[in-house]
Amino acid sequence: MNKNSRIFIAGHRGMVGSAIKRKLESRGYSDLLYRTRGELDLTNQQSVNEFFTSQKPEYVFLAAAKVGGIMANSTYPAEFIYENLMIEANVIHAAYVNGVKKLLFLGSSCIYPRLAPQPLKEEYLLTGELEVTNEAYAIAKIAGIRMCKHYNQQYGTNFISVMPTNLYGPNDNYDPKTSHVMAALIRKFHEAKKNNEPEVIVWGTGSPRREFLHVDDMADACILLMEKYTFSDIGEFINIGTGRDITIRELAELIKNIVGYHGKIIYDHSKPDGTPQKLLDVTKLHRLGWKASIQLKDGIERVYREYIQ
Ligand code: GFB
Repeated sequence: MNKNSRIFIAGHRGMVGSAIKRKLESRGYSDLLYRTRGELDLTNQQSVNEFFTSQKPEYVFLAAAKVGGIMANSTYPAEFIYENLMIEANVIHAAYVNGVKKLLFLGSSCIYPRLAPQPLKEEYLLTGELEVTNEAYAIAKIAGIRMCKHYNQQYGTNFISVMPTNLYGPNDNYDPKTSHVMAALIRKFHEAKKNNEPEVIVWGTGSPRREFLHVDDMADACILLMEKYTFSDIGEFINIGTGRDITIRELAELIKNIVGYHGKIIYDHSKPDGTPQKLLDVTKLHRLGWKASIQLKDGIERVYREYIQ
């Protein structure tokens, strides 16, 4: 991939796609292609085929997906499996038919079995039962990973997949019902402080462990992989994370301090905890010489400043 390559960012308005777009632009990539959902419906095969045939992208970042937190995933499983399977099937197949040089597909750490040993090594894929709260999303993401692998096998394409850990950063979704934990808690603590509320409700027991990566780090790793590594270098897929996790209780305390809220935290045990722990093994990534550079506290402070603005 060079500075004049024609690069399609699918999902450029989402958290990951917009971070990739910002970083590519700041590095001088000049021929970026992107379309809003209104302009190009990626679940529509004909529209996707017409777009690829007319625009002929050389490189594709497939960051478009239906995403959401634990509640959105468990409430709308049909939408999660349908939309994600359609987007993947349409874009990956059109990339093959139109001779795309390289495609990077974004998976998720929820593809791993719920009770897999920690940290999660790439080879644990499909070795056990999935977590029920996000099974539909995980199945769709596993299908995308395997689709890339099988197209490489049969057609000699160069489609790579990355498995990010839980991400946070600019352009996150702050809707209390559908957001992930980071955005949800930033909003809850901020509003509680503003309205002088005596307590903040945090879902579940507070004991699940999660690993958080700032999306600018994620975009940096994705661009490096696109620039330098092929399917044969990295294998079927590669984890992208920090290699460190914290409990939801620790996260809540951290956000509470950053926001400057002085009330109480109440844990609502009627809400699901989800997977007990999701910590990625990042040995493979570190071997390529890449490490996350944004510390969690700094990253949350940055995001909180952006949120207030
Ligand atoms: O981020 P989150 O929604 O998704 O929740 P997952 C992480 C943990 O935070 C769970 C707890 O244990 C939640 O119960 N939590 C506490 C909260 N308070 C809140 C709150 O106000 N909102 C939310 N959302 N959570 C998702 C998957 O799993 O991770 C997706 O559903 C995707 O498929 C994503 O893979 C990265 O980490 O449990």
